[in-house]
Amino acid sequence: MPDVEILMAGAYPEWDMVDLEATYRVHRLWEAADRQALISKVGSNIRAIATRGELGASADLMKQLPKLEIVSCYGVGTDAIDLSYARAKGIRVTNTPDVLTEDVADIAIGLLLSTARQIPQADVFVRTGQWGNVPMPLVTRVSGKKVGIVGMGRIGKAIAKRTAAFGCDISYFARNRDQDVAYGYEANLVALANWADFLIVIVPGGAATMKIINAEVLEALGPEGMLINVSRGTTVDEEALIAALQNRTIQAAGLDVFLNEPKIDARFLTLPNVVLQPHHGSGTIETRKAMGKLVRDNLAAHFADRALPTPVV
Ligand code: 8YV
Repeated sequence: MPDVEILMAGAYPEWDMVDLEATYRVHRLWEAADRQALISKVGSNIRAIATRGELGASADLMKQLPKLEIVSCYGVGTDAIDLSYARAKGIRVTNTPDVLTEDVADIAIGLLLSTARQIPQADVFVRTGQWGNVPMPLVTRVSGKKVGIVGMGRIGKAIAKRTAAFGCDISYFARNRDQDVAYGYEANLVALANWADFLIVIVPGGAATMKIINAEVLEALGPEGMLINVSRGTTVDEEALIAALQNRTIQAAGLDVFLNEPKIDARFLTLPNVVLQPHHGSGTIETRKAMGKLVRDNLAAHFADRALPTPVV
């Protein structure tokens, strides 16, 4: 169907680009010197947007595409897509759940171990010849500690399973208790932070979770506590987090997500007690291949009038 025109909000790996460009007439928004000029030129022909979790699709963009039928998102989080606009206009929206669950849970554990055991700092310690000259500072144990999980969806459950294997005591915060899990439920986020040694955030982004990790939660987590965020930058009050890290009112943080990615707040780069990741929770070859396939399968199903494999709207 090379006559079907689609707008891509950002790049996908080469293997997806090759396939998409063989199937559709692809317009690369991220490469346009003047994005608005490209939208004005081709907007009236666009029937699908292929986007990524962090790029989404705003109502402002969708309004300029009168023939838009579907937004297919490479990512599980659809918080950057204006779902109410899509719903109101009958525009379908799909995402890539399940295929990335295990990898995002893995990176949460990687960040937890890296932050508590100071693995990146220890690597620098060896590389810079400090080993043997000064003692490596002692670090914090992970096994057997109290882990508070903020969000008990698919990825939250996968994180819980992993921390259970470390002999950790697990409790979670969510809007409602999940009858399928036996972990402790805490309806008060400040109380969970107060109890936990480590707080791991994996709630969806969006208005409902905006800055739920605020100064009060961080204060409750306390000077020995550590924060791990693999959700969205929006869930954390970054001013409060940077102040807490600078003043050591929490001990450390491990972060995969930020506000204004990739131009994150420069103060993070100067803090010794934070481990940084470039929003790479789903960034394995295996998962990215599965995500790309799911985006393409959703588009193909839509244009063949078949049921969408993973619909959101
Ligand atoms: C990104 C994500 O979409 O699944 C999500 O919600 O945030 C990620 O998987 C990924 O970085 C692709 O851009």
